[in-house]
Amino acid sequence: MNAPLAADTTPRNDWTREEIAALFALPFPELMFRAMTVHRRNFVSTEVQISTLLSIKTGGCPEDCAYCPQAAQYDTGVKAEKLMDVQAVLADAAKAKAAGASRFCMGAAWRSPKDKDLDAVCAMIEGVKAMGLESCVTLGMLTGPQANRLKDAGLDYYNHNLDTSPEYYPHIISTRIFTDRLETLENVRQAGLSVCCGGIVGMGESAQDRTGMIHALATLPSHPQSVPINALVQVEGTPAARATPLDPIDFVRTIAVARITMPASVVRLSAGRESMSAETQALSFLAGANSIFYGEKLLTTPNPQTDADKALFARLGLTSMPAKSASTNP
Ligand code: SAM
Ligand code: DTB
Ligand code: SF4
Repeated sequence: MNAPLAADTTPRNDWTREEIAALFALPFPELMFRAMTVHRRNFVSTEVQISTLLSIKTGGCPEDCAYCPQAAQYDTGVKAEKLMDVQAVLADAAKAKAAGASRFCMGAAWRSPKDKDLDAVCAMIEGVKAMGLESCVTLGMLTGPQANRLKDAGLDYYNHNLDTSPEYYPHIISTRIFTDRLETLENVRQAGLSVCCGGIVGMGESAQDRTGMIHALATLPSHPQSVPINALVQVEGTPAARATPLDPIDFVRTIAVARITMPASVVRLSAGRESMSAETQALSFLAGANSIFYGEKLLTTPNPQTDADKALFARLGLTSMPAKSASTNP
């Protein structure tokens, strides 16, 4: 495929699977050149948005996501805890800001939040915003009124991943269906929140499934403002941990195709960096990744040490993206 590059920067929602499969099949140098061109036309190519994650409600989740250490039914050593106290969350947010994060993301191991849980979550969002940080939460499935409540509390982003292709979804999760995810995303968009939505690779899915996942993301009614691409963190006790790890070049290809198909979105090199070489991460940044999770823990699993990330940024000449250009929130 050798279509002209000129059209590559205008966001399109009419990508076909064939077009996306053809991008994945490009010779690696050609794919990278296209991704780098699109990246430069939309962003400062050396700037990376920095988010820090905190698990505000850990473990004991009733869902059966095959990748997740927090699902109650897998024996992973993660202990179920109750929702954290608001002040403790805000103390962690202050530390994240001092360390250089521009966004604070709070995750809860819920299928969906109860209305009474949202009182505390709204207080957390208000506190995080008052510190001058962007806020993001991921709480599971949301109703329209719940999304509106979060918006009223000042929330910037809601994270809700499609995770994989519609076809592979039932092999990974049986306690909800793909269209449940689409419904929550619609509620989030209707509330005027920015959407953070991506997926996981390395779960034993096929190349066609990676095409299907990017296709599902790039043909949403509007592109998610933030697109996390997670490399599976293999956690013993979860069914997905038995999968053969993905070839790092195929991981980089997934980032590049996300960059080309969703040109104005911030693409996050998300979970999985702890077991990734500096070279794979560098290729991911070249392919157009321009966000990371920074801080020594993701939700329950390790992330690179902050000193190691500082050293990597210095080696690559990368700097952190100022909060304003990272946010497309109205
Ligand atoms: N319970 C909510 C939900 O599922 O939407 C929010 C929290 S859940 C842990 C957020 C996301 O973390 C999942 O959608 C999945 O993409 C990602 N995730 C969970 N376990 C992972 C793993 N082992 N490796 C990579 N990503 C993972
Ligand atoms: C996302 O796409 N990845 C993050 C965040 N959104 C919530 C979560 C990664 C979790 C990795 C496994 C863990 O630490 O429990
Ligand atoms: Fe629960 Fe979310 Fe983990 Fe699925 S990914 S088991 S919904 S915490």
